[in-house]
Amino acid sequence: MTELTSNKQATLDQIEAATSLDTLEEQRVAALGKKGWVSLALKTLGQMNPDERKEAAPAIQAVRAEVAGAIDAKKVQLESAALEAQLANETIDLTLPGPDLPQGSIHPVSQVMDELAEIFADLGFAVATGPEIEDDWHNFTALNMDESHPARAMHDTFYFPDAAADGGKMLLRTHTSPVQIRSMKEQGAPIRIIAPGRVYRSDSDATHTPMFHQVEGLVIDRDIHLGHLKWTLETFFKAFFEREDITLRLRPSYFPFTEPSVEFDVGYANEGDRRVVGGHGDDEGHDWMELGGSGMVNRRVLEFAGVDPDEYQGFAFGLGIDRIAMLKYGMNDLRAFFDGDPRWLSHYGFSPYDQPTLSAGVGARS
Ligand code: FA5
Repeated sequence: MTELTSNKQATLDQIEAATSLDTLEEQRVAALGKKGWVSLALKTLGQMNPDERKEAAPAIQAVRAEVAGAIDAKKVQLESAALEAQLANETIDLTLPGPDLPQGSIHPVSQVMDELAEIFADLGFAVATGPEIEDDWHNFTALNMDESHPARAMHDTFYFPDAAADGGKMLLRTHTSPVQIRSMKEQGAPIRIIAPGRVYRSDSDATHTPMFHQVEGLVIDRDIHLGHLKWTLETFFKAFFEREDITLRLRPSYFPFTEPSVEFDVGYANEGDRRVVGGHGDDEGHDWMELGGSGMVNRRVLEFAGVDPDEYQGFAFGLGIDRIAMLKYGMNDLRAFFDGDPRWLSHYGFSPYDQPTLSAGVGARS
């Protein structure tokens, strides 16, 4: 009996001193668990004679009830203390200033692509796409550049080490022109599409970057001629630069996939370190910037793409999106486009609310 009383007192003291639910559980197991001292005391009842048992049983049961009650009470106390601590920890000071809103911006190249799509949609062009990892056939052969064609060397191509399933070489497309082939093969003629996207060449200076953007244009129908090409380019540039006094210079050129071929430049003035479109490129303080290549689609290309060249003809053009963005928004080095400098992006980037529309002006900045 004395042992029972001293055990009880020690356990109650420990329960009282417990500071966590874990230590409280240890106390419970030590007293009331299967091998706990209270349970062992209860087992001794079986070896007692009836008189002893009559006296001992209520005493042990009373100790058991007291210990269990103390544990329950302490448990409630520890749980509510834990809840209080958590609530105290999680208070929010509503008087503190809010954090700065993270502000992203639309990259000028993305904005210009939206502007292009808006203008060309108005002229009846659909938007087509093609893969950036292209095969040699679509990028070169079907565009009338067979394996030995010298024009291939001008493209500074990034090739992949592994060949395609058919044994042909795989590469990062060097221009958007393979989308001409893919679109004609899929849709046939007549067709009127633009295909904006990324292209890759091993090239780098202020007006050349290893990854840049082009938009391809393709119009094939029964009676398309060079006059349609000139009108389309002029109409596009006037709408894009939002001014009438654009001077476009067309120069005879050579592309294996067009015949005749024409390169086009736009006149600009140097104003400080900005290039501003307008004026005649040969005037004092003015210059020309090459924006793209174009021409009437070569018969061979129509044949490769499964279009009958005796029935259909048309024009194609490919222009540098980054270059027209530079001219419109006054950046003077193309390489900064892809540095990811947040200062450049916040200066030249657009708000998502600046959706280009023809009615509000394609280049509207809010
Ligand atoms: C082509 O890529 C032809 N596929 C264009 C074409 C399409 C001609 C359809 C005829 C018919 P070119 O290599 O000249 O052509 O590139 C076209 C334009 O892309 C250039 O005028 C220039 O504006 C831009 N460009 C070329 N290389 C770079 C570069 N490294 N960085 C930025 N822009 C570039």
